Amino acid sequence: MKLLGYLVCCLALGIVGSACAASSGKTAGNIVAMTTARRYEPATVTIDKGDTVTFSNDSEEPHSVTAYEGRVPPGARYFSTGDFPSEEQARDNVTGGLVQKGDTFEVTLTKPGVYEYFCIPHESQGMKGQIVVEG
Ligand SMILES: [Cu+2]
Repeated sequence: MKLLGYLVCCLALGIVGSACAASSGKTAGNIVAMTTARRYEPATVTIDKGDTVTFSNDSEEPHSVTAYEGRVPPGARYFSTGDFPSEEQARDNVTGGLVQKGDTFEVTLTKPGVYEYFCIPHESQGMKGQIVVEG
């Protein structure tokens, strides 16, 4: 039964053949919480290319998930809540990119590399994170 449990775990995470999530450094389910402490938790997630990260606003106030335009891999598609095509437009339309309490935002990344992002309202308070996409 122990072996079965291990297999089910790995199958569920789609990483058969490698170690389970707990030991590989991967985040189970690729979920990042936006917390009442105005942080992304965990601040760094590592995923495989083509995987989706789900941001969940677990706090009482709205937040954004806004990529730094110059800090995504070369050729990668820019992403932000509100689906703005650039960081400048996201900053110019803060309310249009807010994720409300209890809501989620998903981003699927296909280009390997490091993506750095921030929350527009709380950037100055250090609400920042990064996604590492492995090839
Ligand atoms: Cu925020």
